[in-house]
Amino acid sequence: MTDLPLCLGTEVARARGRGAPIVALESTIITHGMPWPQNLETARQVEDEIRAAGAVPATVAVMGGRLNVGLEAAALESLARATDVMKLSRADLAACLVSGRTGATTVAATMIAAHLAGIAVFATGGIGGVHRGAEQSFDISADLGELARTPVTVVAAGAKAILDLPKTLEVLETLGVPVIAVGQDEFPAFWSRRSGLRAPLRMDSAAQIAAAHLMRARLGLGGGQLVANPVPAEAEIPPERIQPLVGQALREAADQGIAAKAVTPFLLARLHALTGGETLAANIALVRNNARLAAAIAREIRRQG
Ligand code: PSU
Ligand code: MN
Repeated sequence: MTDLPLCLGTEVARARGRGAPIVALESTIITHGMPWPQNLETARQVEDEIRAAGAVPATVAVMGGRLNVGLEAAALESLARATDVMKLSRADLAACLVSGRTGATTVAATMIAAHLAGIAVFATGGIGGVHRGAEQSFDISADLGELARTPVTVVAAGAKAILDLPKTLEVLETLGVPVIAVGQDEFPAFWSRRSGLRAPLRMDSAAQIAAAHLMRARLGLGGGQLVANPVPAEAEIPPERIQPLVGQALREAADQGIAAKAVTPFLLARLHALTGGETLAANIALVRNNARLAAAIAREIRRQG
């Protein structure tokens, strides 16, 4: 890859060579979103879902001064076991690469890597967004700005329910990011299928989502699409049950002075503990479900493009 510090995994390089559909995957969910060993098990299962659905997975992480797109099995395991890993967004990607440290990519940084590698579709759990109390803290995830500028279709189960969802939707609208609920009118809320908020757009097939992705490129619009795919019904946690616990986790975060990048990992870990692992199980189910849909979209982009 000329002078880019980009390193494609073997499977990804081969897929690129034959024009096969590829789905990018983030790694912050592995290092900061889930505990060991479920993080590694899930990362492997998500990759296998993508293969079973006829596409090639490309997990993204910074290791050894390279932006890796597609990790070999040993690299995936060492990342999942690692403890001193940077959480990378647009702001820290270059600094991590030149420092030689290991870094896990958030939604924002994974979109950048995917686009550099010519990958159109990316699957994750939930995007970052506007945090509750953002009118005081100004805590708004860089994921939103990235969706506005980098042309990658991101499949998520909505925005994490620890966030202020109405404000997150408002900012996405301001930034011109299409927010597409899949198979329902309501915007899903990560662990729950319902949020009480209507999604701006609805689509019912991978083919339609792929067509919209290609149309945006033809129009030269730039920026990505947020595909909000509800958690499977059998794995969902109803909002009535999760919301009081979110409130408790938020109070604990405030009491302990948790700020900036530490907020999201803290809240996810606390909710995993407060629900006795129920949010972790839902998180695993939804990310696997998103991987399957992302693979179908990637195949449709290839077929229609
Ligand atoms: N989805 C998950 N677990 C996670 C994340 C998403 O199921 O840990 C990560 C993503 O990498 C996302 C990041 O980009 O949380 C958002 O962090 P922040 O709110 O600090 O921008
Ligand atoms: Mn933040």
